[in-house]
Amino acid sequence: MRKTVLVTGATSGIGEATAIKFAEATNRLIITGRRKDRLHELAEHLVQEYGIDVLPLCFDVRDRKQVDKHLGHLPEDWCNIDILVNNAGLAAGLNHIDEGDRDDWDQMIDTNIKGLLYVTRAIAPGMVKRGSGHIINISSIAGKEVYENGAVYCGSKHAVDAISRGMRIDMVKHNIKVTNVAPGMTETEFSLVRFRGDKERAASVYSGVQPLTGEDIAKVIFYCATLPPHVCINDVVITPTAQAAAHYTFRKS
Ligand code: NDP
Ligand code: 8X3
Repeated sequence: MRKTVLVTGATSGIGEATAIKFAEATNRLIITGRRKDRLHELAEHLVQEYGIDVLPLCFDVRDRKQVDKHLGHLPEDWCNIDILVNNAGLAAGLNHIDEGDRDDWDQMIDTNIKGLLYVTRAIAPGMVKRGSGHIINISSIAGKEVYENGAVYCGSKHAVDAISRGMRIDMVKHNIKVTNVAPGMTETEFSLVRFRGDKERAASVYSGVQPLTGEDIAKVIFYCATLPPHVCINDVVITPTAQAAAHYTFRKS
């Protein structure tokens, strides 16, 4: 059956691949992100390629007012959201804690934790009212483990992991599923963003290893979202075969 699916951070990487995956199955999509051009290009592509209805909403998840403006007043035919994929997020920088950039910390915490909460707060009441829904939070292997130079990013993703568990308890009596998806190394724009556009440094993250792709994660998200109503995947960790832990990757030289 066709569902209405909201994917945050759909302008690249995992979010974009997830939007495409749900569009292939002719679901209706709300896609979000800050980069307006990309968002509208994707919306156009999805409409033309799959003949589905798409609502692109351009806003910053860190801005509570913008979140409420866009998601608190959805057009009537868009307000029954069946599946929320809380994907928008990022890592900024890679530093020891004593050298960390406080603007980076704010950006990660405000996006990965507070943005996810603001979006959820706008959408969950409708699911509660209807007594059904599925919230899929994109955490990370960094929400399961910590690594040198990653204290704040890992902290933000541990928070997502904990929030997913708490949400599941709060939502269980309302028949709402909550799934925490924790990807390992996935080649998207993630490293380019983390290293502020340094292409060489970003590429070095994936040297000698076949990383996951956004499409790999999208398939897992889609699988979790299409199980029978009585089945809920609580938590899933996905890594490339060559990655055994956050910082234990077998690289071919
Ligand atoms: P990308 O950089 O390719 O995509 C990130 C997406 O998040 C973009 O669409 C971006 O859109 C959006 N975004 C970032 N900040 C904001 C904001 N303030 N407001 C709205 N949207 C925002 O990276 P990935 O696809 O890899 O990342 C997606 C999620 O997956 C993130 O939560 C990330 O932490 C997580 N993840 C990634 C892994 C990886 O190795 N790549 C592994 C584990 C988890 P725009 O810039 O247009 O706003
Ligand atoms: C992204 C994966 O290992 O770079 O969440 O933190 S990692």
